[in-house]
Amino acid sequence: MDAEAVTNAEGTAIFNVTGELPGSTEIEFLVEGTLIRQSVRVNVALPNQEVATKADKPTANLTSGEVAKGTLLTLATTTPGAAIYYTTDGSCPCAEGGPRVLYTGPIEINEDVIILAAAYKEGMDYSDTLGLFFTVKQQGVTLSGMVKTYSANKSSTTIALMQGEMEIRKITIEASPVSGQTEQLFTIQGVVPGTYSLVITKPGHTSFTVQSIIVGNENLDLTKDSRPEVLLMTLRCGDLNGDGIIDDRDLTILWLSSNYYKNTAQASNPLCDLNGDGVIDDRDLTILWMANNYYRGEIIIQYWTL
Ligand SMILES: [Ca+2]
Ligand SMILES: [Ca+2]
Repeated sequence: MDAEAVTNAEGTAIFNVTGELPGSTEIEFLVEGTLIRQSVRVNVALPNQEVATKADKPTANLTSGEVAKGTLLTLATTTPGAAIYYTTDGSCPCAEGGPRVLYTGPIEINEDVIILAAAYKEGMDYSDTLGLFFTVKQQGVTLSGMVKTYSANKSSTTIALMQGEMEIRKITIEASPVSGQTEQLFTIQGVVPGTYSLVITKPGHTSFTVQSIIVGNENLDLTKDSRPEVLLMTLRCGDLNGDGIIDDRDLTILWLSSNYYKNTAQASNPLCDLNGDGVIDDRDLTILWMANNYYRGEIIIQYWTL
């Protein structure tokens, strides 16, 4: 389609073109006898039809909520030829050069995620942003148990869930605010079926290991076990040098004049405050000297015994 106009005294040329069909097109201008050439994009709309100035907001096959791990998210836009960009860090999918990703196919959801998606077509603005929030359904079961330790300079307890040499999970229990020996419940969620070891460690204590724990499809609560050493996993206390045995070498450390009868702020080794009351004295010595601690060491028990 061609149209011509002659510039008036002010240098303005006015012309009319008639669009036959709705859609987007380019109009090219040229000034005869010069090299001046320019083009502009125009949108042609039917009467009563609004001109689309931005791409249509993307649609998805899923709504926000809980999904199984590995669920596929499919995005689409009804704007022909538009690209979809998305982000997983909460940033705008409209930010060029940002962490956005061009959507090329279904997105696999394997962890809790926020997805922001927008469609874009050259010559149009970015669409409204589609926001989706997914949480992945927890797989596996809960393993719980009870540990008994001394406050030992307010140290925390570490519980590692192992498969052979491989650490599957590690949780920490903060020291009880009260001094002395306390019982603390722990839970490890999302444990998939298998055979595990539980390794419990705490500064000032020797380690406690439960081997061959068989986890199936039901939650396993070790506090319901019939064996006292399993239902309450009690760590031995007094291993000040951390060599795995409580003996005269630990006693020597506790008895050092730089430790004994000092408060923890002054002591050269504040861990000597085994009961966690802030002072190193005969109460800590009594713990180290207990028959169940002195000249004893790490505890390893078999959960599953044939
Ligand atoms: Ca020791
Ligand atoms: Ca103490």
